[in-house]
Amino acid sequence: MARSNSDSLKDLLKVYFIMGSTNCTKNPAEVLKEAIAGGITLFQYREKGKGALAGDKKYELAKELQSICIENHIPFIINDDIDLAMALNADGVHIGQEDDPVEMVREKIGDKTLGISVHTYEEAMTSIQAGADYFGIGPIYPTNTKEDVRSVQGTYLIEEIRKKGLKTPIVGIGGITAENAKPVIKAGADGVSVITAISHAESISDAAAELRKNVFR
Ligand code: TZP
Ligand code: MG
Repeated sequence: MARSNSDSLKDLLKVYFIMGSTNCTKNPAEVLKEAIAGGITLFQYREKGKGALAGDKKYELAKELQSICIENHIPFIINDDIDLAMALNADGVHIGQEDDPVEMVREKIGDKTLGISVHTYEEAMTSIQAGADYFGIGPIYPTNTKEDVRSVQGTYLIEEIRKKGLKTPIVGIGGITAENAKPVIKAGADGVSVITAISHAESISDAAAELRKNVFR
């Protein structure tokens, strides 16, 4: 998947599932397969936190998850690890403000999709000029999943970006579930990214399907 135009990217971002081994209570490959069966539209491999895999183990899991995505025509994005994304020829990367500068990452990845987490309108503007394709905005709701998480922002920034006329694709993140996803879309996001609402669900496919139902209008 080369860098897609903004409208097709908006469709792909709708039900955006993120996970790594530390987010799963069972085999990550199984978790991903069930999430795909439930209707996720994009997957991000994010290997973080206590006990996170590194080196060959991280590479092997990334490769396995990527092959599941390829078989099912689901775009495969990697969090932070640009070298891994290049080694695997992933569809894209997602970075935060603390990671390498957006221009530098854009230069390295060529026409792969580039997502960036933004927390202010100014960061959004700078990121767009530097070559970002979409924004991750959050935490929308309280979450325990990310260790260095910022304070809860609600949907304020999504609304501000849309009011100011910026059309860039946006996903909300942080504490999102099937029950609270609709206001995120109503605020102007194109999709929702979730970790635990899917990875910790009793039925992963049902959780993904329920989220999908509430995001697609
Ligand atoms: N960035 C902001 S909140 C968050 C990330 C990676 C964690 C989202 O996890 P969950 O389980 O969907 O709240
Ligand atoms: Mg990061």
